[in-house]
Amino acid sequence: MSKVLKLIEEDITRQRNTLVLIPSENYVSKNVLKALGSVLTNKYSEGFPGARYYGGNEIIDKIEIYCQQLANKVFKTDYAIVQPYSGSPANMAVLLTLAGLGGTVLGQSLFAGGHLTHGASASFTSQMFNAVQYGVRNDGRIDMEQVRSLAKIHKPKMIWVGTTAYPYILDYQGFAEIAESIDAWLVADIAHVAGLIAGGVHPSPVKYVDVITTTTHKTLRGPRGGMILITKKGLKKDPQLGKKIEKTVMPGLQGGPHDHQTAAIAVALEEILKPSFKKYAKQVIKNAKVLAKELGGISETHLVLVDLRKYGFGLGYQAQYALELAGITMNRNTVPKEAGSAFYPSGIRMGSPALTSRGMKEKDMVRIAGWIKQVLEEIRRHDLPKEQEKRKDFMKVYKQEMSKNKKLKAIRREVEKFAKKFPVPGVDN
Ligand code: DSN
Repeated sequence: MSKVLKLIEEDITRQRNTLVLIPSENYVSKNVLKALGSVLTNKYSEGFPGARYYGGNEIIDKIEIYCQQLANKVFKTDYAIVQPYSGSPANMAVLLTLAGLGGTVLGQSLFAGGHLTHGASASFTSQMFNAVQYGVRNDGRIDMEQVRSLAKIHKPKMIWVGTTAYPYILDYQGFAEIAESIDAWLVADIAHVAGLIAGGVHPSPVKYVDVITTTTHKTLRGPRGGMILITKKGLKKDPQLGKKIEKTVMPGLQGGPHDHQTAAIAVALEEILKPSFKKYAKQVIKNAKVLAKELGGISETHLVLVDLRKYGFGLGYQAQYALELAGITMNRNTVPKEAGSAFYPSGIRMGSPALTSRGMKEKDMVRIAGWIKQVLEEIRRHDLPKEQEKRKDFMKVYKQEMSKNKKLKAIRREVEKFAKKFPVPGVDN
């Protein structure tokens, strides 16, 4: 047997025995896996349906057109581009088309819950564009007054509205008023909440924005991939907008589309149109609310951000590590107005989409939050050294110490016993 196939088996066991609280992860169905692992990966299809640079695309055209139709049906948009390899390339195509190289773009800071591609200093989007960043107020919500004033001063060509670590509903209408007042394009990056919008449990930006970008593998429960959707509003402003962005995707940024990925996105979109998906989306919200309540946070979406400053200084990394030892995966994250860095932040980010896909309900969230609280007690007093040069050695010693922690081992046994009771979609059902 191939070494890789054996390692995949090992990861199936890991997925079965652990609890995934990473809010951007999920489980796909057997049919999504089937399409993703299909012979469509053998094909080259540079171009778009009806205008390919290679022969043999008769069936691929049907699949891509079907995928576009499904995307427009699910999100009530008017033009769909389903070829971007993932979210970051989708965002790059939109930036290059709407702002142009060097153009000014206003986006939410990574430290305030925005995305890397919305202009973070470590991202190409701050090197290739003039990135201006807005943040959040002390209460953690977006500072709309700051957005308004930055828009007025810098006159961006494009404004991002969309987040990766933000537990609140966004004021799409407020953003639209600001964008309209300076004649800027407004783009919603709905990667995190796309499934909630599709399931009708979260407001849709479609009326307010010109363009929507999304990944397809988070709450949408599809394969890894990206989509760009153009709204009526966007097409009214420029009837050629879809064609222009399409051209930036291919040949501008990409070569041949991943046809197996397109097919798997179409399968996921078919599943989203079934009534069972609405039920799923509702349960995601209910579960996140329980997690937030139990852990002292707030959630209006699928996501909960927990500020660990009440347990000590710079505990995000330590918490992520200890939780992983206990069989609970989530990721460390900065929290608004904190002094730490993205590598050594003060918070953890979690969410309910993956657990909900395994069939867990509110009472299960209470139990899981109980384990999380016990783990967090174990990391109290393991504050990060204030001196940067001491941090690496500190983490080395911390990891050795934690790997021997009996309490974490005991929780892991309970977690495994519990997790195994819930089937892993795509594998067990
Ligand atoms: N990495 C994704 C997330 O976890 O939110 C965003 O791209």
